[in-house]
Amino acid sequence: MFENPKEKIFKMSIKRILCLTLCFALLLCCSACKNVDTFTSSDCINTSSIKDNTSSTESTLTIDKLEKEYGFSSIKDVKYYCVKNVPESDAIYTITQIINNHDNNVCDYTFDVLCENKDVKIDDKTITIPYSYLQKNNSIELTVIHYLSNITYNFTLKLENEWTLLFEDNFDGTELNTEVWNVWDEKRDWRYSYSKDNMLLDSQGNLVNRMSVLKEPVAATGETRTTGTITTKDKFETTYGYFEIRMKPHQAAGLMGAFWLMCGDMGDKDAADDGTAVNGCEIDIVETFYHTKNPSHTIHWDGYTHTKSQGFNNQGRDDIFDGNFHTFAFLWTPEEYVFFIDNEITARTNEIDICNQPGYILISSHFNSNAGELPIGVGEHTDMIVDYVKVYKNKNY
Ligand SMILES: [Ca+2]
Ligand SMILES: [Ca+2]
Repeated sequence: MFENPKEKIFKMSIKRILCLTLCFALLLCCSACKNVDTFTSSDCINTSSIKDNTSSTESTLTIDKLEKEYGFSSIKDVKYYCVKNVPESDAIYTITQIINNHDNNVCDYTFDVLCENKDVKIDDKTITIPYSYLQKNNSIELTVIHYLSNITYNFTLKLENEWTLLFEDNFDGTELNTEVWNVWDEKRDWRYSYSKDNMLLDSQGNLVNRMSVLKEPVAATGETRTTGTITTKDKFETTYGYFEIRMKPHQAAGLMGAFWLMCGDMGDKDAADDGTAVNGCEIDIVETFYHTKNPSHTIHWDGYTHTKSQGFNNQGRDDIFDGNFHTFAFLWTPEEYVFFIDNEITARTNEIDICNQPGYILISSHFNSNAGELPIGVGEHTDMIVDYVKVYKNKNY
């Protein structure tokens, strides 16, 4: 069929207009779609989900890598042990275990311990926290870092430093405070006797525990050798805590000076022979033997008929008998017994049952035939000089 050229041009024009319109509509449509897409992709949820997926992928790779190379990918817990945290002193803790995410104990030598507080000293896994910090804080923030993988873990170490001074005698004044001390007098022991005259205050802030060899025997006991003992029985008794004495020990053989506790049923005539110190014991915080230069620690239990004992000797401590003051202390917790000389740990044990009964304090000196030859002659004496006794209570026990 023949077409009129004008008609053909008209039809083409219509087609072009239709086509252009369609294209324009499509463009609008695309534009609209694009706008919708743009909105969707900028939506917070989608964006974050994309980021999450990305980081999760990276994290999975890292965990896989760490697991493969080191056998773990994170640290779950740090275990530590209180080596020493006693009143008015720096505290020492040590890291004992680092637990990874597989509950395995990680070899601790591959770790370093870090602390932001520059006053805190860290020597390998041992952490020394200054007393100035302990006075103001009950915990400290630390970090362990596995130095091969750089895995770190921040943790809070709880400080056991909540001490309260419970008992104190500085022996000031001229008279012994008999509101807290009982003084043994005219009391006989094995070939010697106790006299109140052998427990004196020197008016310079010290207690003098004198051992004497008299020219004439004491009328009441018939003994020429006298010594002194004071106790806080029925006046001050406590369970657990930190007990400290500062003193100059006797510098003479044939005798010993002592700072000790009598706890629970130990002193009873019918003390149970039950094989345990839980119900009572004698704790010799220190007994000073000059002839072996031994400031020893001993625990006795089950009364004095069936006594069981365990001692901790420190022979060769000439420094303790140098005529200067030294401190002797005992930490009694529900978990262990710890002995100190001059603020250093000299013995600790949890193998003896921990006594849970209150005890009272004794300060005394005793002639002892196993302690070497007594050097003091008739009319002579030897003194143990005590500066103070202090007892602290810990808030946690
Ligand atoms: Ca017992
Ligand atoms: Ca004093």
